[in-house]
Parts: sequence; structure tokens; C-alpha cells
Amino acid sequence: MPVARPESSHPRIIAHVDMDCFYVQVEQRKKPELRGLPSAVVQYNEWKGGGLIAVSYEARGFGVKRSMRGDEAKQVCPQIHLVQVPVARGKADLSTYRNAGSEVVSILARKGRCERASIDEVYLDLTDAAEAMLRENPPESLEAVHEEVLKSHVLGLANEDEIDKKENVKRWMCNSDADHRDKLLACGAIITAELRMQVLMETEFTCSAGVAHNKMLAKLASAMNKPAQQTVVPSSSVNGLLYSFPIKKMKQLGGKLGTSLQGDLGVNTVGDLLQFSEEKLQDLYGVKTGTWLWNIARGISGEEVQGRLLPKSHGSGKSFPGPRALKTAATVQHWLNQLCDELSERICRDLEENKRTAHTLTLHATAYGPSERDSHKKFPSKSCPLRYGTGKIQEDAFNLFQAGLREYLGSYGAKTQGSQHPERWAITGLSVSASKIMAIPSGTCSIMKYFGGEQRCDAPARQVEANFIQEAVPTSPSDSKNCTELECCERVELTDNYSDYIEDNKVPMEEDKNLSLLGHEVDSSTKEASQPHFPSESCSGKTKVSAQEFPSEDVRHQLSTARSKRKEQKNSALKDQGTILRFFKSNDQAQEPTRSQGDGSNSCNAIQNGGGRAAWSYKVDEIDESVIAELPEEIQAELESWIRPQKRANTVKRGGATTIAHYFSANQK
Ligand code: TTP
Repeated sequence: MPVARPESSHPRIIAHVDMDCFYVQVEQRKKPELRGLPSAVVQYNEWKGGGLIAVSYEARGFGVKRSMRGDEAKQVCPQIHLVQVPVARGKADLSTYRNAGSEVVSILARKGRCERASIDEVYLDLTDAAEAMLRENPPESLEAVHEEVLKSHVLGLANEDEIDKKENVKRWMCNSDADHRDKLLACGAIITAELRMQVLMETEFTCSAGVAHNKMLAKLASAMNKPAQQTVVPSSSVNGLLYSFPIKKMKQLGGKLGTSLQGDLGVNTVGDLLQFSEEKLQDLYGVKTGTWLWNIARGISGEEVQGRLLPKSHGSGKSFPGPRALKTAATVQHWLNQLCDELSERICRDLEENKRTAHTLTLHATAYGPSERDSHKKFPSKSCPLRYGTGKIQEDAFNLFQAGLREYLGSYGAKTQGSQHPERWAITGLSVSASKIMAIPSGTCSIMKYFGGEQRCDAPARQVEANFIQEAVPTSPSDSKNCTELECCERVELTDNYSDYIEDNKVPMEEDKNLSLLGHEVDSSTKEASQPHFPSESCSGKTKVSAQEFPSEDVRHQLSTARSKRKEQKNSALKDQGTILRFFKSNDQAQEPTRSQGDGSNSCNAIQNGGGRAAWSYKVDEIDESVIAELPEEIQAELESWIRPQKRANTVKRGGATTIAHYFSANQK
């Protein structure tokens, strides 16, 4: 992705659409009697009335805030209606919200390239649609401009009162003397207003939007006027918008980079950045970060709308604060099993509906250790190749946990198995994610074909997918060793996809991480995508699997009946776990475990240390991975390419590395 490019030659029209108090709206659609009333969605944990996760605008009017608990909200607004988030597997179940988000995406995607940025946020590239409108049906030729368009906030327009305001907006939208950029923007605003009305009509949800010439400005603008409004950013207003915009509120500057800008340079607003030359910023923060900062100060951003309706990864998590912290391996395993069960269901549905397979399983945890000295220590995230099947995912996730725990406890040499020393560690958050999701290349033999009976396939999906995964997942050097017992551990490495995992996530909530992993829990695509097209060529000869591995005729019949049933019940997809899911579940039970549940800790660590971490240079070791996530994607990519070869080659690359390292070391204090 380019850092920035001149935007004047070919202006783009980008909209950022953000649903208003989204979970509340979903609950209000279920219970229409709540419409217009102060209401909020609370976590399932009822302590002090449950933590609020979404607050209606009516309740906000009474001073209710998301940071409150139910009891506190009732104090400031006694008439508030609190709705508990749906629960499954002892944790919040977000499927209703995910599905509702998908409904919206499928409508928005009708007018241009669409990127689903989180459970309730979408970027749209409306350039082509706006250009077509300007060519064929320009605003000044419209008989009437819709009220919703006239309600737009156009930054920089002087608005005395409501009537004047609408008149001004109309004049601006229909100005045949305006420059080309503004004309296109006006078309984009009209298209966005139409889309928002369509969303309201088809889903009953209101949303707000920002319309600008790039993603960064569109996102800033969408939050400026809520609910159910849209804000337009003409080029002439960009400086005014950014001049006083708090630096920490910028996407990617909320964390350590923003803190460094404030603390080290005294930069408090985006406008403050204008005093620094590009060279100076590059000197301080590295070439790419420096240029990126210089660009954002001027409202320049070359980030493309990705054209992604489906999530980049799936995640399932839960936190265990205070007395609920997990202190034994058995309780950790119990909860990991729940999380993995959900994750498995979701990736199987993704495979079935979208023909996509996930390739990496990652475990994250938060913990506190045996001593005060330990309080700053992070539980290391761990990844391994993802094997399909609930049992396998559960087994691998627990192995990852054990590997992480050994490393976390490290020098204390505490035992990681059993509960002999329950006081030595406590887990306050657990999450598992499936990432590196890829479409099955067309022509690949598909399980759907087999189940659907449209075409005979000579391999069960499990085998096909296993082959596919084997091909696609890069193997670690240790793969060549004949050490089945440690297979999983050998592949364990410090996760390299942590930034993917947290990208787009909402601020973590206190109680249930699941509620904060929104960007990655969006799992359903547009409705049209639920019936994939199957290639017609035969798959015979691709795999060698014995006949008894096929499901029996009965099972096949059962599976295909279940599938047709599910088609009928698209909107209650949750209740039906899907054919593949059942298939994997049943096969899973039948399968011999291929990996040892044994400890193997020493060898595992030795391999890991010997092959990886110990070989890292000091600078790489100092990088706080959470910082990487704050950076723009292209900078993350640069860091990745810098870090990975280092891991392999045990050499320090010069050049850009020095400047980036400067940034990271500056933040070590
Ligand atoms: P947001 O878009 O941040 O907020 P919102 O849609 O509730 O309200 P607004 O109109 O101000 O945009 O989040 C979308 C949904 O994500 C929200 O309804 C609830 C959920 N959520 C969490 O579960 N945890 C969080 O920390 C946040 C911020 C949101």
C-alpha cells in the first residue's frame, strides 16, 4: 500500500459509514417497543447491573455513558431500559450483531467497492458511481434534491439557521461552477444519502457517514455529526478540520506513537505537526512513519478501500477479572474448549459459505504472575498452523497456552501442569483467533461439492483442506525434524499476526473480550455469497483416502437435508451449526489424536529458543508488538519484512531499521 500519493490528479470519493448505537438498534428492532426510549445493552455479567456496551442517544441525553454499569445508569436515568447481550457457552454471543452488520454491508456494497472495517463500520469507494452521476445526471440537473441530502453538514459552509443551511447546502451541491473535486464530492454525498436511506428502509437501522476524498478524512467526518447524519469534507476545509483536531484522536495515534509526539515534540493537534519538515519527522520516526505523519498533517492519505466484505480473521475471547481469574490448568482448558468450539463453528461456517480456510491459530492471554516484579510482564501470544476440527483446535490451543505459560513464568520455573501451585499464576483474559484466511483456489476440490452431491469427490473435505493447508502454511525449520510429539510446539512462535488480530478492534471491554473483538468476529458475508459456485471439473486422483473415511449414505443424506434446511433458515443461521461443522465434529471424535498432550516443555522451549528468539538481535527484542499495531499497514509491512529476515538470518539489517528502532527504543522508557 502506498504511503501517500498526489490526490489531485484523480480525486477519489470515499464514504465512511458508521452505524448509530449499533447493538441498541439491533435490540430495538427485536423489541420495537424500545424505540425512542432511553436504553442500553449490558454485558451478561450482572455485577452492579452489568457493564454498558452500547447506549441509545436518548439515554445519552440523560448523561448515561458507556463507561457506566447498569446500576449507575439507573441512577442518572431511572427510566432506562437495560437489555442483556445474548449469551452462549457462558459468554456473550455476538452473532445477532454480526448478522445485522452483514445485512447493512450487503446494501452498501451495491454502489462501489466496500470494505467492512468492523462489526458496524464500512468504507466505500464511490469514485466510479460519483463520476458516472456527474457525467450522466449531475446534481444541478436534478428536479429536486432529497431532504436527507440537504441535511448534510458541508464543512466550511457558513450556516446561519436551519433554512439558510439547507439552502446553502443545495447551492453547494448544485453549483455548476464548482471545481471538479467539489462536484464529485457533491455526487458522493447524494449517493451516500441514498444508500443510508436504503439501509434504513431495508433494515430499520440508522447510520451516519463521512464523505471525503480519502479514508482518513471520511472516518473523521463520520463521527462529527451523529446520529443519522452525514458530513462532507471539501478539500478547502481540510486544514481547518485538522488544525485543532487532537492528535491522540487520530486513528493509529491513540497509543505510543501519539504519546511520543505529545511528550517529545509537544504536538497536541494534527495542525501542530505542520511545523515539522518531512525530513525532521523522518529523522525522528523513520522514513515511512515520518512521511506518513507529514502527509496526515495535510490530510493526505493514499490508503485504498480494500474491497473486503468478509473478515480478515475470526476471534473468540473472554476475560476473567478479579476473583474470576483462572488459576488452574483445568479451568483454563475448560474455557479454552468453549472458545475453540465457537471459533471452530465460525471457521467451518466461513468455509461452507465462503469457501475460505483459515491457516493460523493464535492464542492470546493476559495474566498476572507470582510476584510484583512480574506485573509488567506480558503473556506471550502464540501461534501455530490451524488444523480443522473442534477437538484439534482445542488441543492445539491448550498446547499454545502451555507454551505461553512456560515462557511467561520463565525464570520462576513454576510448574505449568496441574494445580499444585494455584497461587503462582492467574489468567485474566483468554482469546483464540483464526487468521491468514484465504479463499480456496478455484478448481480445488470442495467439500461442498461432495456434500451437495453435485459431483463425486474422492476425498473428504478434512483431507482436502488438510492438504491445502499444508501447502499454504509456511513451515518452520523444525518441521523437518522427526518429532511428532512436539509437532505443535515446534511450530509455535511468537505470533506474527498480532497486529492483524487487533486491527479494527474496539477498545477492549472490561469483562468479556468477546465484546471487544468486533472487527474479527464479523463472519457472515452478503447473503448472495452463501451459495458458492462449484467448479465442475472432477477432483478424482487428487488425494488418497480410504473409503471408510467417507460419511455413510445416511450421514450424507442427513447432512444434505440439514443444509437445505439451513438455506431456508438463512436468518436463523445461528441455530443450525451447518453441515461441515457436524462433519468435522463427528470425524474429530473418531480420529486418533496425532499430537501428544504431554508436556515436552523443555524440548519445546529449546527448539523455540534455539531456532528463533534467542537468535534475535537486541533491537527486535525490544519492539513492543502492540506498538506495531498502531502504525499504518505499510509501516507494519516494512517492520515485518525487517523483523522476519532478522529472525531467520540472525543478522541486523541497516538503513530504515535504525530509524524505526529509534522510535521503538524511544518508547521503552
Ligand atoms: P461503536 O461504533 O463504537 O459505538 P455505537 O455504535 O454503540 O455508538 P455510536 O453511535 O457512538 O457509534 O461500537 C459499535 C458496537 O460495538 C456498539 O454498539 C457495541 C460494541 N462495542 C463493544 O462491544 N465494546 C466496545 O468497547 C465498543 C466501543 C463497542
